[in-house]
This record gives sequence, structure tokens and C-alpha cells, in this order.
Amino acid sequence: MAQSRRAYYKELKKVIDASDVILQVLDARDPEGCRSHEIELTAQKSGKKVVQVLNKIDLVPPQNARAWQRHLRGEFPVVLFKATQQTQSSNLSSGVTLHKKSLVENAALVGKITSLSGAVGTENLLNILKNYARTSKDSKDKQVITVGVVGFPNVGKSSLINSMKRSKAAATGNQPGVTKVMQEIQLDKNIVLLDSPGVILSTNDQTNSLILR
Ligand SMILES: Nc1nc2c(ncn2[C@@H]2O[C@H](COP(=O)(O)OP(=O)(O)OP(=O)(O)O)[C@@H](O)[C@H]2O)c(=O)[nH]1
Ligand SMILES: [Mg+2]
Repeated sequence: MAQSRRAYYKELKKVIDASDVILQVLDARDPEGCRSHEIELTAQKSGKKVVQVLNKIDLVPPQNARAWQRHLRGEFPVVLFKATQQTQSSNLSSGVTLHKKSLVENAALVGKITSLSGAVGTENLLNILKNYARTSKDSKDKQVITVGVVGFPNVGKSSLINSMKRSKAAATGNQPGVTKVMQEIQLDKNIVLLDSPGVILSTNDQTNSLILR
């Protein structure tokens, strides 16, 4: 376990180093608890932009999500997000024509299925990234930016990437540790997303130095 932990740190460091923009994915149920101030500071110190994404907003009351958004907005752009989940439900909603009677009788279930399909926040996020791509200084005429997607295990980094890409480009799962190595996904001609393994950074963790220095 310690071995894989170390390997995950190395992959995370690779992602941070290679990125112009860091997307920190936070679980809307406990955004402060899964925030890494170290990553934010390191990124900002080296001139990288940081964007906070409050993911899984379908699991909290809307007013909570908005309160967290207001709290973080003083420092960072914040996007409220719900990723598409690659379960049978999303297949169902795309592939099955439901009988009118069953729609009425199973209203709750149908509601659940339709709420599972379709992501929320992709447009917003894309606009922010496109804006950075347009104004990026390093890449002059090419205006290509690399966006590192980082965050605690299981917060939905890979699901977010798939929702942005509108396909299953990155493996996801309901267990932490699904993503093990850095993965590059071309979103469009200007934006490259980097998926990273989830790593929990605590302030008194010695291994932090691996990432930050
Ligand atoms: N309800 C809900 N579930 C989500 C959302 N986004 C992701 N999930 C679920 O959360 C779990 C983890 O998603 P992943 O995308 O694999 O998370 P990850 O951050 O890439 O995880 P690691 O690669 O293991 O660090 C999966 O079961 C997803 O279906 C969301 O917006 N809402
Ligand atoms: Mg992942």
C-alpha cells in the first residue's frame, strides 16, 4: 500500500508540473475536508491558475452548494458540477423507451434515472477553460492549455473528465484508487485534460515533500 501511495504521489506531481491550470475536484458534501491548500499554494506560486469544482452537487441541498460556492469564490473561480455516472442507469435512459403507464407508476424511479443522466456544469467549466486558453501567454499562437484534474480519491475526477468529453475516456469506479497513473485526454484542439490518481494530502504527511519540492 505504501508503495502504491508513493507511486500515486509521483503521478500527481507529474500532473501538477505539466499543467497550466489545476482543477481541484471537491466533493460537495465536504468541500473543505477534501481541499488541499498545499496544492493550491504550490500551483499559484508557480503561476498556475486554480479552479475549484464542487462535484456531486446532486447529493447536497442546492443552497448548501451555493453557500460553498460563495465561500470559495473570493479566492478562486468555482464551478458547481454533477458528473454523468456510467452506471446501467445512464444506459437505460438513453436506450429504453418507457411505456407511458410505467412512467406514471414509476415516477420516482424515472426521476432518478433522468437525474443520473446528463451532467451539470460542463458549459460553465468549458467557458472558464477556453478563456484561459485564449489568454495563455506561454503558448502564443497555439493557445493550447494543459489542465490537471486533481483531488482526493473517489471525488469524481475521472467522471468529470468523461462528462466534459461526453464519452468514457477515463476509467471510473465506486472504489478509491481506480486511476493509478496520469492519463492525457484531448478535450478539443486547445485543451488537454490530465487525469490523476486521488491522493490524500495531510499537512503533517512527510510524503508531501515529494510533491511540493
Ligand atoms: N452522485 C454522484 N456520483 C458521482 C458524481 N461524480 C462521480 N460520482 C461517482 O463517484 C465514484 C467515483 O468516481 P470516479 O470518477 O472514479 O472518481 P475519481 O476521483 O476519478 O477516483 P480515483 O481515480 O479512484 O481517485 C463513482 O462511483 C462515480 O459514479 C456526481 O456528480 N454525483
Ligand atoms: Mg479516477
